[in-house]
Amino acid sequence: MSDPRGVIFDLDGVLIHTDELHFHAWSQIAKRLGIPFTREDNDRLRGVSREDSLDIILALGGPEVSATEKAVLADEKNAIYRRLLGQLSPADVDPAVRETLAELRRRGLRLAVGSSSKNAKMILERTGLRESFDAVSDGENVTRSKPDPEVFLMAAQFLALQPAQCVVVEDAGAGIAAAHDGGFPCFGLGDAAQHPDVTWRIDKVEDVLEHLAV
Ligand code: B16
Ligand code: MG
Repeated sequence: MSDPRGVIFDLDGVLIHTDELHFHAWSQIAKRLGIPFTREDNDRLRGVSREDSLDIILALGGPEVSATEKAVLADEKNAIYRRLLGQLSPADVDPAVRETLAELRRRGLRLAVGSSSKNAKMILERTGLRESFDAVSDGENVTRSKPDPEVFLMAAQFLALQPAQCVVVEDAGAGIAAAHDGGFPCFGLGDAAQHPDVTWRIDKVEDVLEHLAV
């Protein structure tokens, strides 16, 4: 790719491993409902909104649940998750991630977060990552979650750039689909590396530096 001007980072599973905390929180809800829930099942929730995540879990064999009960369960999961987030600190961010963000900024790139999470700003504040970004687009400013491209389109807009001037870094198939649909080239990490619409497969966040040369 020639001359990107901005990089949009997914949060959970890319900048920080809150995916483990989502797993613990959802495990408690699934256990209460008598639904077997594995780490492989949890991988299907990457990048997916809280409400859609609950539907995926209930489809694993749960009881019939009304819309009101679903709202209560989603709130309970979020309360457990937020209690776990209370333990986060700057030490939970891989120094290589922090250094990658600093180096991209030294290279003159504008940086944004593009996350489905409604807790993204709290996570960024607690980990001291907020100041590494020019803009944050998250679950609070979208009406449609990944795989819809809205969260990345808003991030590009916040950076005053076009999608083709940005690259997205994602760990989730839903996020790769969102980036591709929105016209963004994208890096795929972890499970997302296998997605057919990935532009570049990478093993770790710092690998973006090789592809986004000065
Ligand atoms: P919340 P990302 C996503 O974050 C998570 O991967 C996904 O597991 C979660 O359900 C979603 O945020 C919503 O999170 O319940 O905190 O609003 O990967 O898009 O940064
Ligand atoms: Mg993610």
